[in-house]
This record gives sequence, structure tokens and C-alpha cells, in this order.
Amino acid sequence: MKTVVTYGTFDLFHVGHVRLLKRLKSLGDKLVVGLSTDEFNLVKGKKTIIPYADRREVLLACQYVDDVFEESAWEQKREDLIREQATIFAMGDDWAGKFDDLQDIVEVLYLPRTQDISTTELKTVINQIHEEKLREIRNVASHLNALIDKL
Ligand code: C2G
Repeated sequence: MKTVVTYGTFDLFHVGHVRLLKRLKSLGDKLVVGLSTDEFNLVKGKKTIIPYADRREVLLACQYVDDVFEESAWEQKREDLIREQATIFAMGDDWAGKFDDLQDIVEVLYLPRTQDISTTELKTVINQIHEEKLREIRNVASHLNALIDKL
């Protein structure tokens, strides 16, 4: 049984996450994800949109994911990898080199990220749509006020 372990926030689940999980699962027989808790995300400087319980449910519904455990601290990886009897520890290559200290107990891999999509970009697009709607509402309101003033 070849177990692959990875970690992440997986907020606003998107195709970049799916493609990484698909590639990770193809490296072994079992894929286990250390999912960042909402509190740990604050430590990582991220504010999650989707709460932990829902992000966990989405991951477990993904055909490539076999199990999910909580990631609540940077320092827990070594203990996790031993508990999960991991053969491979892999992340997207935005983390390249960051976890090489674990090479004494697992094979450490960094896979190319999927270009042109990220949770941050999705948040930006959502905010832009929100701002556009607010401008339209303000526009309508000022026209209505102008009409009321003429009554
Ligand atoms: N990812 C990817 N392509 C993207 C976006 C993300 O391959 N377009 C990968 C990242 O490289 C990461 C995984 O998907 O390996 C999860 O990404 P995030 O949810 O952003 O996770 P991150 O905040 O990097 O958390 O202790 C490690 C941290 O918990 C990693």
C-alpha cells in the first residue's frame, strides 16, 4: 500500500486543486490530505471563505481523496507522515524545497501548479463582480432620486 500525503487549504475548490489531487493519487494507492483548519489559515495569513467542515466534505467527495485529517500547525508533518505510513509527501511547486527536511522518512515531490487559477484570483473576480453590481445599484438610485426630485 503506497500512501501519498499532501497538505492545503483547498478553499473555493477549483480545477487547479483537482488536477493536483488527480496527479497525486496516480503516484500511489491511497491519497490522504492534511486540510488546514480555519484557525491555522489565519496563522498562514489567509482568511478562508469556506469553513473547514465544508472544505473537508468537498475533498472527501473528490474521487482522488481517500482521507482527510486536520492541519493545525506547521510542525505536525513529520508525525503525520509516520502515522499515515506515507511513502510520498507531495505539494505544488510553489512550495519547492520548503519540505526537503522530510526526505529522511519519505520521498518529497513538488509538482507543477496549474497556471491561471488560484483561490486568490477567484476572490479578486468575485470582488470585481460585487463592485460592479454596487456601481449599478448606486447608478439606479441616483436616477430614481433625480426622478423623485422632478415630481
Ligand atoms: N495548487 C496547484 N495549482 C493551483 C493552485 C493550487 O497545484 N492553481 C496546489 C498548491 O500548490 C498546493 C495545493 O494545490 O499544493 C493546495 O493549495 P492551497 O489550498 O493554496 O494550499 P496552501 O495554502 O499552499 O497550503 O503546510 C502546507 C500548507 O497547508 C499548504
